[in-house]
Amino acid sequence: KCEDKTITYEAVKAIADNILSRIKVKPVIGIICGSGLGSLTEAITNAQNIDYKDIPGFPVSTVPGHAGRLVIGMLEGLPVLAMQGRFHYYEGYPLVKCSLPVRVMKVMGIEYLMVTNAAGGINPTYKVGDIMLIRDHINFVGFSGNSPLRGPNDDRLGPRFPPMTDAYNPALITRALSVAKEMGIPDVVKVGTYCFLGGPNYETIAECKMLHTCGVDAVGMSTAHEVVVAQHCGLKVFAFSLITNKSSLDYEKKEYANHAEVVAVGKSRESTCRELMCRMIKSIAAE
Ligand code: R1P
Ligand code: CYT
Repeated sequence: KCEDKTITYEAVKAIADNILSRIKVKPVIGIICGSGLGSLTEAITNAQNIDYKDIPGFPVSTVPGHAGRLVIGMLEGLPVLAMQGRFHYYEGYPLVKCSLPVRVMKVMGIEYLMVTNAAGGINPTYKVGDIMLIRDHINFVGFSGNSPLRGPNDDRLGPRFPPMTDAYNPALITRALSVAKEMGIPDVVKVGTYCFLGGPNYETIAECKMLHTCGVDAVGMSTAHEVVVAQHCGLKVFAFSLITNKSSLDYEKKEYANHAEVVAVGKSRESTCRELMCRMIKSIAAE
């Protein structure tokens, strides 16, 4: 069964070498663009694009709002590799394949991973368009033992039992809060807990009520498996969710989430998200 198949270090390295042989810079920052947030890459200069379908062994994107290509170039003085399109479990890929690009980034020599996503706001104080810096996650899909780390461990990629404490780099969160002040948007930027559900159906009202009780602030169908792999292989992670709708906690106030709206909110907030990302990269460049 494909779920149980391990992706070997050699396979990861072959993909990393293939990409490196085709690009002019050696990226130090990896970026994963969430639904509707593909235009985060527009600030990248001297950009080279590589379609996922042209990378042997790479999965391909199947979700609208995820273009399915790498954009490699310079951002705020640093070489970056951005994924316009990520892989979700509901697309049919096993988690190890969904998060394969993160391992490829590591083997390419990347040190930082910047992750974005579109998410439903569970925290009742959140508004559509808010940006939640992710401090921690609840990996609901992982509760059943479904992990991208399942199977034999290759120590070249990371330890068998990685801790998840500080998987979301606390110093980068602190810095992002300063950046939000500089940008004049401290009220828009929150800090919270993201919950990964398998999807592709949106969360039910009862699920939202439960997640709220469990301390979840935003809910989506991605990110946690990528961050588990990033922490396993030692990448420094900064992640944020764009709140694209308010998840209903009340049968009297029903909400009907839909992907067109998710992508539209992403589009309407693209310049703010891009500026936050650019300023974070600038601060890393200044380190
Ligand atoms: C649902 O509208 C889609 O938006 C989010 C959910 O995970 C789901 O894929 O996308 P990203 O997490 O990729 O931003
Ligand atoms: N859920 C949601 N993604 C989700 O999974 N409400 C918005 C975006």
